[in-house]
Amino acid sequence: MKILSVDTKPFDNQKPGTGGLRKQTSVFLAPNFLENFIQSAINARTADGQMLNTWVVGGDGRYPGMQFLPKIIKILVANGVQKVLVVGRDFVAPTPAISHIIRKYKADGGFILSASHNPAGINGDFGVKVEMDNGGQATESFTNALYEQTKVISSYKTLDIGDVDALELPNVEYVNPIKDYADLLESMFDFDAIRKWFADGHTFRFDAMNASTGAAAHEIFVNRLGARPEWILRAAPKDDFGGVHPEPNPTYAHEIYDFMMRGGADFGCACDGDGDRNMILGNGFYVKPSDSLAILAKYHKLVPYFQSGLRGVARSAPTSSAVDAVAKKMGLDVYQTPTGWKFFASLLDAGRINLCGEESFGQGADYIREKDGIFAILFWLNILAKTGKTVEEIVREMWDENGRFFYCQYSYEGVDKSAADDMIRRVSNANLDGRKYGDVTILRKEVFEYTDPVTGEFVTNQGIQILTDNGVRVFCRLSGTGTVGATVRFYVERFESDKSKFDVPVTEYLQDVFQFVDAVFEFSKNFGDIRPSAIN
Ligand code: VG1
Ligand code: CO
Repeated sequence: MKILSVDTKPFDNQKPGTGGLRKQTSVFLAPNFLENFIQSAINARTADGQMLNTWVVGGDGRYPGMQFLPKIIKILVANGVQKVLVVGRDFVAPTPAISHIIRKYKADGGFILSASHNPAGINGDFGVKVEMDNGGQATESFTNALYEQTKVISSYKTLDIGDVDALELPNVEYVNPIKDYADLLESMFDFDAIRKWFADGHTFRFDAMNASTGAAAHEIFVNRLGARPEWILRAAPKDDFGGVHPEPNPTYAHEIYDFMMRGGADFGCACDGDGDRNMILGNGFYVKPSDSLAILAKYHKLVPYFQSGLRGVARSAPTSSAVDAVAKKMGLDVYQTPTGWKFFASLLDAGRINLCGEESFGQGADYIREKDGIFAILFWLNILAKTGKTVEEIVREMWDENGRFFYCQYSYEGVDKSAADDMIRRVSNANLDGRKYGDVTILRKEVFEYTDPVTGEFVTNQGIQILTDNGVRVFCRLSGTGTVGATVRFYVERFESDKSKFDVPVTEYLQDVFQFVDAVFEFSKNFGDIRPSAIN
């Protein structure tokens, strides 16, 4: 087999964001765009002379992943990779299952072809998550090294064989991710108890949103736990997700949300495009992801995998403090990291934490290095089965014991980028401590920065945090996963101990906080009176 060296020129827009490199599909289809990025990742990975033996390639099934697969195989083999493990013949798998394959087969790393919760198809987005040998996303320092490579790349290696032949190379092995993944999760949770919960007549719905989780959900919930097949909705994967925006929140997964709010089943849930996020719904009841994390921590003892206890927990800084209250009672350390799962990996590797989560509908633990939607759903089913309580009872008890952290995340997607950058810069640099807005005084405003307690890696500009004298915490940052313009995210929380107020609707309860945020950030002054595109 002849190895070819193909000349290329750098692209100036290949810096990975919060979760890998994410672009409009049309951008990825430009000649050499994919090839440059893949070769740059290999260059960064082998810069110290280390050879790559085994490499995993998987994806959430979106277009044009299948077309890209042979091109990636050829580049990997031309660069000396001995074995390419392709996850599934049909090449559709949830991100957590792929993370598990990397770990199980002791691979040197992997590529996950996914833009996660972003819409797919020719008019949607595509992405590549670069995974390390721990099955977790590229660290901040590796990401920077990769980016440097993309700026100077002048050629990439490939093989002079056709795409069809590449798929049949002797170096290529196909692994079935569903069985491995289902076995792993079955070993962690009390499947007997959950089977009984289903057998007792409880009803369930899972929305796979035409994306990557349908097959795994069918294997786990139907085959192994006894749920009815028709309870798995939109299970067949489509390469454009059928036009669905596969983000499991009340805005984009409104079908199952509305169904559950009408009291459609005892338990409802959904995953995002690549299966690492989840939404939890009870009968007529929506669970905020931050509360969900706190509840998993509270009930961890009911789960066989956590029998020996939690060592510590972590949440991203914009996530609500509900988990802190629960963890404090258990005497556990709580780490606050920047947004993005990559910041949890070192804490998980070092054994400082074994449970973590983000407000953006993601929780996970130390058995892999990605968040995992079906993990969180099984955790909830395990809790319901062992306690005999409803979702709503579980959440209300947590509020009664710890108080309620009223919390809201709202995003403005696709706004003008330079105006958004200006806003962040202005508020970052402004001296706001002690400043009054109506009756509210800002106690402290800080630009969130983080030193990884394990690796010593330092990052700054991870968002703006504001604390006020009336117990409000505001966080603001720009998304690192959007592909058009900028996405501004605001996160607000306020603690309430008065039980009589627990039923006030969140947006009503936080109304004056939204006004305060607008005054500080001068949002409507600069962007006009626009509505947030998602409120969670
Ligand atoms: C968003 C979320 C973040 C999450 C990231 C990747 O990032 O806020 O919590 O880790 O998506 O999730 P951003 O930069 O857009 O706020 V996934 O499911 O897209 O891999
Ligand atoms: Co995702």
